[in-house]
Amino acid sequence: MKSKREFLEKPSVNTDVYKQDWRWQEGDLTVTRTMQWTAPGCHNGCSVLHYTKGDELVKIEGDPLSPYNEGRLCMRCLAMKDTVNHPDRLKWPLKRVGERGENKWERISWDEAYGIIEENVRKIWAEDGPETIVSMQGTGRNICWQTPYLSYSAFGSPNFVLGFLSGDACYLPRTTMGHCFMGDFMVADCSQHLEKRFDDPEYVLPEVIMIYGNNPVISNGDGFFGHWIIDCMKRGTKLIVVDPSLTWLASRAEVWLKVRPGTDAALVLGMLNVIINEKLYDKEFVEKWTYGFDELEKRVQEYPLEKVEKITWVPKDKIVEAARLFAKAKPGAIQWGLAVDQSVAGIPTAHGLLCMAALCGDIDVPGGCMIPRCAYDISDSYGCGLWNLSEEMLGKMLGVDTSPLHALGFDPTANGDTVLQAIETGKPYPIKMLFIQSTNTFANMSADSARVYNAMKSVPFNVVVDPFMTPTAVACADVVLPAAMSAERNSARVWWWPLRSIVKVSQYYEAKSDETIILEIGKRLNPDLFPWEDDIEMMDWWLQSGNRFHAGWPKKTDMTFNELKEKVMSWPEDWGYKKYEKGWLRDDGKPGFNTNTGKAELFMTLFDAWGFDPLPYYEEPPESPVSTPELFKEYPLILTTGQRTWEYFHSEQRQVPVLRESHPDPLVELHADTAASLGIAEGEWVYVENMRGKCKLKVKFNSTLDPKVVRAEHGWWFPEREAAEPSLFGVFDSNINNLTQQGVTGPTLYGAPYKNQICKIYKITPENDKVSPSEIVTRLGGFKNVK
Ligand SMILES: Nc1nc2c(c(=O)[nH]1)N[C@H]1C(S)=C(S)[C@@H](COP(=O)(O)OP(=O)(O)OC[C@H]3O[C@@H](n4cnc5c(=O)[nH]c(N)nc54)[C@H](O)[C@@H]3O)O[C@H]1N2
Ligand SMILES: Nc1nc2c(c(=O)[nH]1)N[C@H]1C(S)=C(S)[C@@H](COP(=O)(O)OP(=O)(O)OC[C@H]3O[C@@H](n4cnc5c(=O)[nH]c(N)nc54)[C@H](O)[C@@H]3O)O[C@H]1N2
Ligand SMILES: [Mo]
Repeated sequence: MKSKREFLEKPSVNTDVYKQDWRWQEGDLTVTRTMQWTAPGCHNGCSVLHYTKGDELVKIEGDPLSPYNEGRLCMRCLAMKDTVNHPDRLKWPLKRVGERGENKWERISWDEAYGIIEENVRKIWAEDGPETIVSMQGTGRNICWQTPYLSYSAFGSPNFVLGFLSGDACYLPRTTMGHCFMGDFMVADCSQHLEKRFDDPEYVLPEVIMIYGNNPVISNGDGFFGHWIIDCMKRGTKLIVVDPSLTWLASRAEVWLKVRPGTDAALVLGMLNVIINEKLYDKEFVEKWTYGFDELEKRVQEYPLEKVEKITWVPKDKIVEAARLFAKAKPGAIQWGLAVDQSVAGIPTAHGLLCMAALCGDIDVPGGCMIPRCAYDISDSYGCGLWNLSEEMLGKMLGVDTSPLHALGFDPTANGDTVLQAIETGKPYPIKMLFIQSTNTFANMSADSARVYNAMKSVPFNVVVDPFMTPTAVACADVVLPAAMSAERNSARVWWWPLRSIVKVSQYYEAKSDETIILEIGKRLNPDLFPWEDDIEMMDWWLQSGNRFHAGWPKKTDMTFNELKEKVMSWPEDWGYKKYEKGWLRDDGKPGFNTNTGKAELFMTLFDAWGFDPLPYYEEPPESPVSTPELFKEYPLILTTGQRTWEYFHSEQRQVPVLRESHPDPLVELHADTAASLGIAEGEWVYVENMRGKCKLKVKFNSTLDPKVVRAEHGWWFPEREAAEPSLFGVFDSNINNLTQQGVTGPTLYGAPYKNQICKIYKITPENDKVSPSEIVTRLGGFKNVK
């Protein structure tokens, strides 16, 4: 494949049409080359061409000259002009005038809105202390450092959380584990960090990629563009896929391991058992660069394959086949996803996979498990501004006394489960204010949605910042601020490399960017820490600041926002593999990994010191045929939830007609035999229920699932239904998180069982459908009163 540079030298893309400038004119349309990243939500950030007329976005195309996505876009991005110009968007700030839940609002000015926020914050500071203010955000929106900076530097509170995501069970188990294991993270190397991509002479194609609990073609999760896998497959890479369902990638894999949901830690230990006992590991790497091999060797003996087969339902010869294929591949890469995090054993599953990468000598070799860092080390991520808090205030961060990992982790945050308890019990201190910026919490993010709904409603003062009116805002906001969407903000994107610009090309009524909102609130509350004139000056500061939590590679940049805007994207000059040999990873500049021992720690010394198991281990899901056999008689199906869909990013986009037409209803997938045994037809609406609650979903057959396993979508609410309670946009009617558990996590507080619950499924009849689940939750005291 030609690199983009060569394309430009001998253009096979029509550069008369696709110019190389960052901006040009085509008739009455202005074309801007930039990047699309939130709002609406996305984990990725693809290069786009924005076509605007005046300040209205009229068309979007993938940028064919960008090595990142090479012109490809997902359907949500292609529909962007409909989302950005949607008439239901919030147009100006609103103040609640009725009771919470009544959906009665008054239009106010920005100045008035900031005034209300300032008044409440100052009162809370005086009466209760800054720590009683909690800021929350959703996943991977373009706000990762912004809300934390606001929390630590304007509110003065250490309590920044991912909106009640139980067990912080998205990404953080993997990143935190990577941090403890080797001081860094790992990502499958599909050449994405190289400007010349596959043409770079240093690059080697992965022989095998193991896709673990991840469906990147749909999800493009964690800054990883899923089609990079397909680009590798086209060049000859083989796949191993671990998934209870036959995904598109699994259907093209050499080996598909159809695992019982929630048992991945055992499966990984089974593969490690084969790799160690058959001596398939890279002896030189293990000796030179890892710590604790003997202890790990001993531990894997506790996981003989017969036992692992019984736990995971994966035949043992398949486990052997996968382990051998991966260990013998030179290089092998692991592309891991959310299912790793979403069990109580999320931490040891991530640990086991890191051990596998290290044992096989795949860490940071070309085409292996690359060690990435954010472009020019720009991101302090969730830690941005922590340095502005006193030691005393830091010590008040909720969750750190149980789990020191929360303060230290790759992404330090307070723990949502602990914040929830504080709201419910007032201990260790009450919570007085929620600043909710980019999460539609109980519609989607939290488990046990009814519990979280009640808790959030009970907090005295709440602010929501969102482009749309959401169930969360209607139920509990006192002030709602309209957020600008991606095409309306000046910002930049780092989730690894390259660094990319986000350029404002349009304006929707009075909406303001998250950066501007934060700056303007910050100026009122703590002007010394918000000295910037405008969002662009603030961006300059951020771009040039580098990461305060580690020294060394990669180097900072002195680029300004306006320079980046014209450059569009920027690659590292000092990129290289085997960084542990070069002294790039450790803060002291010596070779090795950034850990106590300087090695990749199969036996983790930090965990040992903190009293957590320092080796990978298996823990059964808290509710399962094995741990709760009696309950399983009543709820005889294993429920995994939240597999991503093409049309939606979590609870977003349900109001965009072209996407909703493609996916009108919330689905539960089950084996045709299971449906037949329950007398249920495809396309029929059913109740899915367990001990905590129930919801209504539409049946779709998926006979690649085990007959005892079902998969249900998450994030459903209905913008077309009545906003006021008891309906609340029907948010509890089809909410799979009526059934999930909040606050049941691994010992480190990381990892929660979103993807391994139990349930039963039954037909909807006039008798069992008299009251809607939304009414049960909002009016009748919840499912404990009415089933
Ligand atoms: N059962 C089950 N539940 C799950 C999951 C699962 O697999 N199963 N997945 C979980 C995971 S991994 C995650 S990360 C969470 C995600 O949960 P969240 O991140 O909370 O996702 P949403 O509910 O879509 O809320 C995002 C809200 O922010 C708004 N928004 C989008 N972009 C921006 C922006 O740039 N600025 C501002 N101010 N607002 C913005 C959107 O309009 C939307 O209302 O859900 C979790 N919930
Ligand atoms: N379109 C779209 N893209 C998204 C999102 C979105 O909502 N919509 N959300 C974003 C977010 S926040 C995240 S975290 C990522 C997540 O994206 P992914 O990491 O791809 O996660 P999922 O799609 O939840 O699940 C991936 C696969 O795990 C399988 N699975 C289910 N249970 C188990 C299990 O117990 N073990 C194993 N091994 N596999 C299991 C599912 O069948 C599914 O095919 O996607 C991001 N991208
Ligand atoms: Mo996530």
